[in-house]
Amino acid sequence: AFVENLIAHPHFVNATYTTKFIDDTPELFQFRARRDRATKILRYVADVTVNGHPETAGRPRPPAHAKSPRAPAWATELPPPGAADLLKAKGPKGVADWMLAEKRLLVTDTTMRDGHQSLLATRMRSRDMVNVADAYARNLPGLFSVECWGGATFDVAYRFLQECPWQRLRDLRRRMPNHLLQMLLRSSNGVGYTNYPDNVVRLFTLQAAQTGVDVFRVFDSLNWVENMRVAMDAVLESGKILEASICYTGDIDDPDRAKYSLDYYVSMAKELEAAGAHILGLKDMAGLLKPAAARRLVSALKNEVAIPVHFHTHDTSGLSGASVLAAAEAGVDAADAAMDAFSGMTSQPCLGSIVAALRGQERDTGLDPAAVRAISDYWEQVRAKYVAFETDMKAPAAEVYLHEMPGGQFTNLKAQARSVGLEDKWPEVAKAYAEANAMFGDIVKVTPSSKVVGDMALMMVTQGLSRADVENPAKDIAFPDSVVGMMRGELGLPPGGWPEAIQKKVLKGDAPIEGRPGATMAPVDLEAVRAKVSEELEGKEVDDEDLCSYLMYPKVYLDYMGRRREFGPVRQLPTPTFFYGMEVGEELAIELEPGKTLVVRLSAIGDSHEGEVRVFFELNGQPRDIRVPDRH
Ligand code: BTN
Ligand code: 3PY
Ligand code: ZN
Repeated sequence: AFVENLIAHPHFVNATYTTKFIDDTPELFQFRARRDRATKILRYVADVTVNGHPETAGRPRPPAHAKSPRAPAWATELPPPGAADLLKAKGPKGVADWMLAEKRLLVTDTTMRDGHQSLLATRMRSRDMVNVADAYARNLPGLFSVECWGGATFDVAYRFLQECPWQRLRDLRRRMPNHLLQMLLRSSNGVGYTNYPDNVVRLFTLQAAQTGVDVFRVFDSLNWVENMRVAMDAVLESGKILEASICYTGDIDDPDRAKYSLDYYVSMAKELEAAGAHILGLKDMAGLLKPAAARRLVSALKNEVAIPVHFHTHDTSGLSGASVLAAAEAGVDAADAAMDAFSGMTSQPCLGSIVAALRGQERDTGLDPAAVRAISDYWEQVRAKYVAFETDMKAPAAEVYLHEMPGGQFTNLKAQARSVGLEDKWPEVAKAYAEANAMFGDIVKVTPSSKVVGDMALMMVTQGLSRADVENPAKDIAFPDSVVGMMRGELGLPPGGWPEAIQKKVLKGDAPIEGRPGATMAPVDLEAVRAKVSEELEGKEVDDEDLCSYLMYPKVYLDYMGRRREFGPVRQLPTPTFFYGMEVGEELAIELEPGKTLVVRLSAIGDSHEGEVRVFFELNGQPRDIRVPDRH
């Protein structure tokens, strides 16, 4: 085993070792690592087989006959050149110039980020993405970008999928070298729900660029450009593409919503352009931009700014395809869509249909409909494995124009309402959400501000409070913590500031913070935190990826690392095994890493004895049994 370790060690392979190599390289003596990893992953499989997975308990199950998703055959041996090659050759400005010169409507595929975030509560596992990534690189080289990182995917990966989001990015990067990989970055909120110190935001952004993100869609949850600068400057520093985004709310064609007028958006667009954006993002997170308004807004933006415009919307209303086509006619440079099987409802408009509608027209996307179909067929098979996370939305709804909930929040809030017993009161929740928004002065609602409005709405319905009750100075109200934080200015400032009366009532005499939260937060002592995390993890080397994760989600990250020690690299398990375990008699190949495959057979499950169950496996032909706690 020592010789095996030695000849595989990079310093030995590359002849970069010195005379102290053996003394300084304790891992050469870790002989049992591989066996331990197998034991850990078997422990996980045994546990889920016996006890079920907490995330799928009581939810619908995939049909037993559902086949394993098979990625489409490759159209070429090597990935043809794509937009990422252009970024390497010409830099971000070169990409922007190319976008402006293109006649095609450029298309971003959102399936691997917003698609499953909006339809399956962000629960898609890396493996299901990585398995189709080679086909994306070869069969659809003409995509503008692949949105596959950021937003809610970061913490959900750790929290619920027991996998590392950085590893996901690295794996996708390697397999899609020709595609621009795109992420959603919440400016000073990073990929979290609250403002972080400036040096944390900068470190995170630079690390994301380093690990593989090419296009950063940067937004602020209150459309406050001041609060976007740290993240924007970090993207510019990294040499990657800055897509600075307007969040669209209200209705530019409704005179009663004058706060969010055409002029408001144009002036914000100019600020973002002046801040150095390569692309202007038009982020319609709730799907409120109606077709005629899309035509008018995009025309105005194209007239008033010189950078390309990239449109993102959601199909909650059922009209998003029409809005994309209207935006395309008005000259929008790029638009987001999700692969057919992950499109519609609270997700993006249907990619295959947009390709079909524009085919042979002036804005033909140039994408191959057959390639899109084949990849969507793969996604359809993947989606079937996640029925436990499907929501009950069955039809589009114009109700979205009333509550203005973002696509990603809609189904989540519905589930949250159900969990607190408000199942039948959804129309009241939707109405309270609109009232809470009005009470806060009519704000942009997108993570994290949308979460605050949602918390307020649930509280109003649970306690039977009307807007008038909440605003009544004589009535004592215990506001949710998130509302107090927002009124204190912890997420920044909305256009025109917070309405004074409600702010005063919420803060109960405390003063709000002055200016941008990041301006008054002390920088984190990164090396001190690194040392502390390393100590918590028994001396593990903590790199900048680990450090960023800890800084944004200390508990979530440490819990993940704890489970990782117990269960090993469970991201390598097939999705049905991860969520449901194995059937007796089933055999499975688990590739721990390239070239190291475990062949596992579940032979039998013993009876429960003193709170434990013995599970009998064959591991590479050898009997192995594992004891797991009986949690029934
Ligand atoms: C979580 O929901 O805490 C993260 C997923 C890992 C949970 C695993 S599933 C097998 C074992 N049994 C449990 O109840 N928890 C762990
Ligand atoms: C997120 O921040 O996760 C979003 O998708 C906002 O639209
Ligand atoms: Zn979105």
